[in-house]
Amino acid sequence: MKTTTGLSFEEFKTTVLNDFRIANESRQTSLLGRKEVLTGKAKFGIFGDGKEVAQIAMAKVFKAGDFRSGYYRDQTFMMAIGALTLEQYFAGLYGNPDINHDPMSAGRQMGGHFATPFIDEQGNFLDLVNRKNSSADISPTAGQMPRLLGLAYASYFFRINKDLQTKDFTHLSNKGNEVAFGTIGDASTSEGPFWETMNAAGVLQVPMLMSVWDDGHGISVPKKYQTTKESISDALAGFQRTKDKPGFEILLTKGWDYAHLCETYEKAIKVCREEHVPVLVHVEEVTQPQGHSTSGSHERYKDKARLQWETDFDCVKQMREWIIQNALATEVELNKIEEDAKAAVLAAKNAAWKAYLEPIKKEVTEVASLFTELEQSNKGSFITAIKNELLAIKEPIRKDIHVAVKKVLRSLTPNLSPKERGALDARHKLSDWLGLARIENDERYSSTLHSNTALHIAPTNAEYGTDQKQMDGREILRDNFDAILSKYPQTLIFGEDAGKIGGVNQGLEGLQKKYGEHRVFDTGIRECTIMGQAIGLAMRGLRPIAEIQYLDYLLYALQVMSDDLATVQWRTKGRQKAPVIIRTRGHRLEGVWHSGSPMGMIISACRGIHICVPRNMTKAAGFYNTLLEADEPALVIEPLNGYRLKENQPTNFGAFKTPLGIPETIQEGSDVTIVTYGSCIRVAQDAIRQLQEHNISVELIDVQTLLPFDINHHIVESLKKTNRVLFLDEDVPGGASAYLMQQVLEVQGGYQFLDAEPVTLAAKEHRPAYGTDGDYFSKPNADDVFDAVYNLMHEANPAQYPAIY
Ligand SMILES: Cc1ncc(C[n+]2csc(CCOP(=O)(O)OP(=O)(O)O)c2C)c(N)n1
Repeated sequence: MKTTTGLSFEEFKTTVLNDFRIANESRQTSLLGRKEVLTGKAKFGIFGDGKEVAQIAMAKVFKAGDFRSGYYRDQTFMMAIGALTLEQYFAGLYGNPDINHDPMSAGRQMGGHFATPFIDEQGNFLDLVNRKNSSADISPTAGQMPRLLGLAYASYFFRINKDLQTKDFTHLSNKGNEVAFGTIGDASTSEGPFWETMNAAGVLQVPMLMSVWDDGHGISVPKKYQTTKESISDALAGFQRTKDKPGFEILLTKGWDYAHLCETYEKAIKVCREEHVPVLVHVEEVTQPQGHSTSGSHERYKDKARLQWETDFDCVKQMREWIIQNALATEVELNKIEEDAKAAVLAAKNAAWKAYLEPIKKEVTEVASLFTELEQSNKGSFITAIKNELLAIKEPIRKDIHVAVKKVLRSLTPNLSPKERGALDARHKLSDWLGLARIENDERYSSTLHSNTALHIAPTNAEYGTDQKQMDGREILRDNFDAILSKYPQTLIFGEDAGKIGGVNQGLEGLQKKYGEHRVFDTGIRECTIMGQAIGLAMRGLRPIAEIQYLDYLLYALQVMSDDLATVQWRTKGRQKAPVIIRTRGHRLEGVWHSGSPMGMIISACRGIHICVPRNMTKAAGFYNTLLEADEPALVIEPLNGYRLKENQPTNFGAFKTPLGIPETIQEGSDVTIVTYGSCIRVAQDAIRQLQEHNISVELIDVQTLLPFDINHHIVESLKKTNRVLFLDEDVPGGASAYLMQQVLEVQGGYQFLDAEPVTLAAKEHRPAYGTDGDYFSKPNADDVFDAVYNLMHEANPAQYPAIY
C-alpha cells in the first residue's frame, strides 16, 4: 500500500520516526545546552527549541546545491540536513577553537551560529552543487537578509548566463536550479534590511524561500509593538503575486502542525525552484519553551495563559500526538526514541566537553612540570603556590594558564643571581613555552581575517604608446571595465544608474549594450542590499563589482560591510569567502552629501576589507585589475573630481595592476614629508608648487591603500631624510589622519626621526558646506597645506622663514 506521499507505509513510518528522532535530539540539545550555561561551562546559550518541527519540514525540500542564510534558531534544520552533529553543537557552545570539532566557526562565534565549508584550504571553491550549503550566520538580527538576496540572485545569474553553464562552473551551479532559503524571527522583520531584501527579491524574481518563525515576541517585546497588523504576512499581503503582476507567493502554516508544514514546504519549493518566484512562508504559532536565551526567563513577560498555550502547543508534543493518532507508532516506540535521544545528547555533550578540555589540560600538565623545575629557585614557595592553584582548577581555561605563567616569569627576573643559574634554564623553557603558545593562540583566535592573496599579485605598469594620447578619467575606467567584462565571464557590475546610462559619471558607458543587461545593470536605491547582493554572489563563486553611487551613501551599506563582509573569512576560520569589489566615488565635489570622506569611520568598521584610495582613474582601474586576480573583498574609492580630468591613455587595459599596501613617492623633497591620498594629492601638489617659491622642499607620498597600509614601511624612510611630517586628509580631525600618524610614528617607529612635532591637517568637524567657498572653508585647501608646512619650517628657522600673517 502506498501513502499519499508516494512512499510505502513502512517507508513513511520510518521517515516520520526519523523526523521525530531529530526533533527530540534537537530538543534535548536545547535543554541540556541551557544547563551547561547555567552551570558555567558555556558562556551564553540561544537555542532552537520550539522551532524543531518547522525546520524539519523545511529541511525535507532543501536539496544539495541549495543555500541557507538564517539565524541562531536553526540547529534542527542544520541537523536535519546532516550539516551539524550533536557533538559539534556542543563544541560550538563551549567555544572549542579547533575547527575539526566546531566546523561552524572554530569557537569564534557564540554557539548557535551555523555554516558549512564553501572553500578548501587553498581558497578554491568546493563542489557546492553536491553539498547542502549554509552561509555563515551573524548575530545582528536581519543581518542575514541582504546576503540572502545575493545567494538567490546568483541562481538567476547562473540560469541566464550561458557562459557560466560550462565545465569551469558546474561545481558552482546546476544552471541556477538552486534555492536560497532564508529564516528570521518574527520580531526581526521590523528591521529595515528585511523589507529592503523582500522588496528587491520581489522586483528581481529570484528563487528565495523565506521562512518567518513567528513566536510572537522579540525577546520580551510582543508583535503588537513590532509589526503592522501584528502579522508579517498581512503586512506583506501587497507582495502577493497576481495573474498579471509578479511578486511573492505567500503561504501560511503553523509551527506545531507537522503534516501541514510538510505540505506547505512542498508547495513552496515547487514555485520557488521551478518558477524562480520568491516565496514567503509565515510559520505562525511557534513557541519558545525556554524563553529567548540564557540571559533571562520568559515568565517575566509571558502571562500564564500564554505559557499554558505554549506547553499545549509545543511542536514536539503535538508531533507525538499526531503520530499516535495516525497509528504510525506506539507509545512504547516513541518512549524509546525519546530515551535514546536523551542518551545520545548526553553522550555527545560529554564527548564535546572532553574534546574541549583535554588539550587545555595537557597544557596545564606541561606548564606545571616547567613550574616544578623552577621550584628550586629562591621563589620556590611562591611558584609552588601558583602551581597548586593552577592544578586545583577542575575545568581550566587557557587564560588561567597564561595568568599563572606570567606571574611566575615576573617573579623571576631575567637577571637571576649566579646562585640561581640552574633556574635560568628552566625560566628559558617557560618563556619559550609562552612564546609558542602566543603563536598558537594567534592562530586559534586571530587568523584568516584576510586570505592575503591580494598582496601577492605582482604590480604591472600601465603602458603607453609612442603617440601619447590623453583621455578623460572616466574613459579610462570605461575601457578598463570593458576589458574586465570580456576577460572574466563571472563578473557583473551593478548599482544605481549603472546600467542603462552607464553610471552617473559614465564610467560604464555603453557596456550594458555590449555585454547585456545581466552583466551590467541598474538596481533600486538600496545600498544595504546592493552590498548583500554582492556578498551572496561572491560567496557562490561569482565576481560582483557592486557600485555605491557616492561615498556619502556607503553608510547605508556599512553595517553589512562591517558585520558580514569584513568578518566572513575570520568568522568561518577561512571556510568561506566573499571577494566583493565595491566601487564608489567620493572625497570632493561641491555639495554636502557629495563631498564626504569619512575614511576613519570606514577603516575602523571594515578591518577585513581592503580600502583603496586611488588618486586618479588609472590607479583605480589598476586596483580593479589586481583585485580580480585576488580573492579578497575591497572598496575602491574613485576621486569624484577626477572623471573629466585628462590622463594618459594606457594601451594595456585590463592588464595593468596597482599593488596594494605600496605607497608611491610622487615627488621627492628634503624639508617636510606630506603623507596623504585620494583627492588631497592634487591639493598637496598645488601647495608644494607655492612652497617651492619659498625654497621649501616637500616630499609627497601617496599611501594608495589605507588597508593594507605600507606593508614595506616605505614612509618612515622619508622621515629619516626630512625629519618633519604632515599627515593630510579630508576626514574629520582625528579621523583617518590619526590612523596615518599611528601607522607611521608607532608601527613604523617614525617618532625617532622627528625634529618637530608631527602635524595632522584634516577637514572641519562638520560636513562640507555647499559651493566652492563651502569647500574652501570646510576642507583642507592648498593654502592650509602651505601654512601647515611653512609653520613647521618657521619653527625650525624663524629667521629664514618669518611669520607671514
Ligand atoms: C540588530 C540587533 N538588535 C538587537 C539584537 C538583540 N536581539 C537578539 S535576538 C533579539 C530578538 C529577536 O526576536 P525574533 O526576531 O522574533 O527572533 P527569536 O529570537 O524570537 O526567534 C534581539 C532584540 C540583535 N542581536 N541585533
